[in-house]
Amino acid sequence: MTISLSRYLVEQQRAKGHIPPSLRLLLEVVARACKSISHAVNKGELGGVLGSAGIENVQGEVQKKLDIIANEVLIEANEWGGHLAAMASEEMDSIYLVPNRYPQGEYLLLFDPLDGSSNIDVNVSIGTIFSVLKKPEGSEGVSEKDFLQAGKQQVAAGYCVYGPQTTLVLTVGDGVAMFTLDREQGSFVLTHENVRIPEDTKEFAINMSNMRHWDAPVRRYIDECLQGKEGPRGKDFNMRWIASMVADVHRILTRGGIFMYPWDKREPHKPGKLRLMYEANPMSWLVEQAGGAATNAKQRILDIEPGQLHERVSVVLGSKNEVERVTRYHSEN
Ligand code: P6P
Repeated sequence: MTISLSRYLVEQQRAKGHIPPSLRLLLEVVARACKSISHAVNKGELGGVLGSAGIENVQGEVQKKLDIIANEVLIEANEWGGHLAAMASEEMDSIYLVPNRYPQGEYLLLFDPLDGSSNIDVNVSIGTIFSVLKKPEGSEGVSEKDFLQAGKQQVAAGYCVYGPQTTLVLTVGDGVAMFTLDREQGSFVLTHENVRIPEDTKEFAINMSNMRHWDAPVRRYIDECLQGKEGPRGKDFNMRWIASMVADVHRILTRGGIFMYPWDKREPHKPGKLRLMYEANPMSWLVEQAGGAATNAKQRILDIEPGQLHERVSVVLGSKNEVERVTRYHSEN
């Protein structure tokens, strides 16, 4: 007997009291939007959706056509339901208020509509990352500062990876569940529950081309991995780098590993490349809910109090013992 996403969410609402009906509706709507995005991504060249849109986003990155399509799909799917007060996206400079013609809800939805854009045109896995916060009590209306909450305040987080399968991965604070899209039925079916990340690993993910720019503790950690059996780690390591955080994190949730996008000397004023609010925070909660760890090499990512909506952060996440080792090397430095 298969369990659909809808049934899983009803159970989370009814049996475990983990989520209220309005959050269940929000997650159903986000999942439906991900199905639409998957459909557009899968068309590729045939849908005329590849290539650049020729405009830059707030990150100073040239937007792909699919970045804009995915962003519009998520906005249009979520604005009318009455469950949201506002949305924030990697692709939009400022927050998006739910139009007055629709009822306002108590949730804030943040997303990177299509992460890994550099992979879109070369047919490598990409994904949508989303995070849900509650609008602070009592605040009249909604503004950007309502979004500036530490990651530990999230009430739901997840991603949808558009790869050989389209898989939605979700936590509402009761562990991590994975749902694979059944294209014949058009529904997400539960395929993994209570996902666990092994505490040790032999696989690291980092962009090695940046090696000369890394800080000493990162250099030490990777050098030891590269020394393999003959080195201080006493075992050989393998390396993966898909340059699509969703795909790299999905591999780690599925078989363990450590993912690192650390601070480096190329842009020393930036704490890292990845964004805190709609990349690092949702991924960190998923990883912790699966028994892993996530730090910025110094502190738990979910404890970081954000200062700006699009602020960046250094990311070290995955198998608990490896993350702790990297964090320890930084504290010893
Ligand atoms: P680099 C994709 O653009 C992204 O934001 C993450 O998904 C990915 O992990 C990282 O950047 C890749 O960065 O510098 O290796 O291209």
